[in-house]
Amino acid sequence: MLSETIEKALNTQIHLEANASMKYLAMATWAEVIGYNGVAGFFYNQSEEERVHMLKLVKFVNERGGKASIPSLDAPKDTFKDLHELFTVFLESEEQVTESINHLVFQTLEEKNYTVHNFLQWYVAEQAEEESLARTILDKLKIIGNDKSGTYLFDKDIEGIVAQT
Ligand code: OFO
Repeated sequence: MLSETIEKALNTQIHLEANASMKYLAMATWAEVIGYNGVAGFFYNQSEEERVHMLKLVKFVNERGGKASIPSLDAPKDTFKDLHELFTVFLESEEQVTESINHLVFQTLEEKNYTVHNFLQWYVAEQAEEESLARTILDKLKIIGNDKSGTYLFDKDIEGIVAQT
C-alpha cells in the first residue's frame, strides 16, 4: 500500500519525468532544424527514455493500490543560444530529477516503505548515469569551444552515444 504522502510524491515524479520527456523533444527539434542531426537523435532518444521512466512510475503507482495522476505539461524551452546552453539545460534538468528522486527515497525511509524504496533504486542508478553523461558531454563542448569543425565532429560523435544506449 502507498501512504498519501508517498503516492503524492510518486505522482510529482511522474510529472517531472513527463516534463523531461517534452523538454528533450523540444531540444531534439531545435537541433534537427539547425542541422545537428546527431544531437537531435540523442535528444529524441532521451525523450523516449523519459517517457519510459514515466510509464514505469504510472504502472507502479496503479499496481500498488494508488492512482497515477496524468499531468498537464509545462511548455518547454525550445530556443537555445548554442550547444553549450542546450547541454547545460539538459544537465540542470537531470539534476532537478535527481534531487526529487533523492527526496522520494528519503521519504520512503522515513515511512519504512521498503517496497517503494527498492523500486526507486533503479531510478537512483539511472540518474547517476545520466548526470555523468551530461557532464562528460559538457566537458567535451568546453574543449571544442567555437571551433566549427570540432562542432561538426561532435555532432557525428554523439551518434555513437545514441547507438550504445
Ligand atoms: Fe528520468 O530523468 Fe533522467 O534519466
